Amino acid sequence: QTEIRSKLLEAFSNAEGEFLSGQKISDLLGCSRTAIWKHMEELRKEGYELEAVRRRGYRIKRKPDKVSGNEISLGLHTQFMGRNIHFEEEVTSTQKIAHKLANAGAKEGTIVIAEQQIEGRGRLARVWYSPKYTGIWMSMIIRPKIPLNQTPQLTLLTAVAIVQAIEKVTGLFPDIKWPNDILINGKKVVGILTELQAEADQVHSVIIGTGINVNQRREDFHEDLKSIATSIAAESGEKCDRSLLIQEILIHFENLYEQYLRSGFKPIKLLWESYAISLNKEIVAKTLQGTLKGKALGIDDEGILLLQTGEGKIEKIYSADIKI
Ligand code: BT5
Repeated sequence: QTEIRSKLLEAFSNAEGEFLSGQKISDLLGCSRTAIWKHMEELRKEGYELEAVRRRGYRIKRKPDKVSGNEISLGLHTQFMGRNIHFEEEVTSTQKIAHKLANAGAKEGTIVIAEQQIEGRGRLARVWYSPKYTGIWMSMIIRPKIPLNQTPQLTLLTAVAIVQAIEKVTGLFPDIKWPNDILINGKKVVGILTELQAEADQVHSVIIGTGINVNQRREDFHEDLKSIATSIAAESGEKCDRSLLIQEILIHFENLYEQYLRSGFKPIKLLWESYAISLNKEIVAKTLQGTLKGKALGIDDEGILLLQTGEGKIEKIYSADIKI
């Protein structure tokens, strides 16, 4: 497969933007002309934009926009976020690498980015689909001096930073669903996974994983995700420059994080509430302990969700899957 792929890409590269006839391609690959579309589809999935014209053949209109360390660094206006970039084409999970780097003493603001994850994960070891060239699969390492029980606030802070960045770059208006989802038109476009390296009373590092669907087309999503997931491009109708979006996320995150360390969670909480969709609505919260129904009153000063049950009792929810 990879051999065919590189042959094909080489041929297109030699053609320098001109059309390659179907006959030429089938000779080159040693496949039938009707089998060509399969290989084209492979390329398309990797982010190549292809044009097929009757009688003339095929050509590459646009190469996938790749995200490399260089492209992110160029024009990045942060003090520390993203000043160290660990970039790889393919990884198991950027979280895994970030944990290792954090253990080895990586500086605050170090980020790990990959074009593809083959074992991308969500909460509770759920799968996070992370196909090549279409998303932002990134883990950020920070080292805040805060008590353990305040670390869930960082998930909320990250959500605000990402929403602000998406608004700035695309003009879309995403919503936040407590605790770790960002939705556009009711479908999930971002998932956040916050993990800790800590002792009983001390945080060594916080590793914040962000999975952002950017340039997938609707039909690229797995059957089981089609009804619940979307991408920025699918919603806006336009391809989005991932490097630019990453830069905006890093700068927004840095600003909010510094404000948070200076002034605490209050200002972040206000912003968060302005983007949240689940507040004052009837929700169902599935927790590991069981399922609760009631009205989402809001979050408390720690970032914990307050839910008022039918009997009027107020329950604190630390972690859950929420249905609205
Ligand atoms: C999350 O978990 O939403 C956290 C996802 C964090 C992913 C990032 S990518 C960079 C870093 N490296 C990693 O390995 N992970 C982080 P959770 O709330 O548990 O949601 C998981 C659920 O979302 C799955 O069970 C699916 O239903 C759905 N899902 C999986 N892949 C998706 C995708 N690409 N887009 C939207 N929904 C998806």
